[in-house]
Amino acid sequence: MTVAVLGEPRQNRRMKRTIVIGDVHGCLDELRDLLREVGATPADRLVLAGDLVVKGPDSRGVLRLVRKLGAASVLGNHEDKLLRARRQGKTLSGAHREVAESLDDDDWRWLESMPLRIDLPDIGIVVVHAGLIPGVPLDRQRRENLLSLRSLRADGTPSRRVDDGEPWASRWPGPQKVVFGHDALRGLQRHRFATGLDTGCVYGGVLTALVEPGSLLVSVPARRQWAQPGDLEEDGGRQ
Ligand SMILES: [Mn+2]
Repeated sequence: MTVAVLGEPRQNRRMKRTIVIGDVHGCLDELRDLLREVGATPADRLVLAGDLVVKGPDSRGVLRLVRKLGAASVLGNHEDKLLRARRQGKTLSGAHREVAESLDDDDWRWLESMPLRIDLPDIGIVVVHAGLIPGVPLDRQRRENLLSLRSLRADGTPSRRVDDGEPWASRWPGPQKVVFGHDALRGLQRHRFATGLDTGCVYGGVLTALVEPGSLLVSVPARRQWAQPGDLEEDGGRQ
């Protein structure tokens, strides 16, 4: 499993912050709005929760901006889908195909480098795209859950659906605090040891950042609704 460990942000007289941002899905203007709203500077450590691409208006623009800013991101299920198709020489359709055709070699290289988990040991946070199974050590977590988990059924088995059990994060026992995305239908989740940041920007909701220290949540509104929830099978919505 690929894991990245990020050191502390650069020392700076004014601030030393970590900014974690939820699912952007190609919403470039909103990402810029959010960075402005939190007053992001090069001194901040910038981490994204994956699914930077697909559904929204400018996936490639988002990839270029986060690269330019030196941000890190975990792999989301939509990046994974693009990468798998490319490796297997499979033909994509619809929005995924459009995005795949817009990417250049640098974009692909950056996608290839996205880890499944980012550890921020200095602030006791781990970032994953979707979810973790309580009681399973971090290094033993399954890739499919990291990319797609949303719920735990009463018997503890995992589900990618939002209407199929409790949010996994409500049962996460810590001690690491987990910051994740992927669950736009549930929206902002604030559990004792887990914070869900997918607030459905691409569906006309808001784009949300967690700023540490201080656990400050900052959101900016979508410029418009860019996609319908549940219009892709990966969404796991209430079909
Ligand atoms: Mn996702």
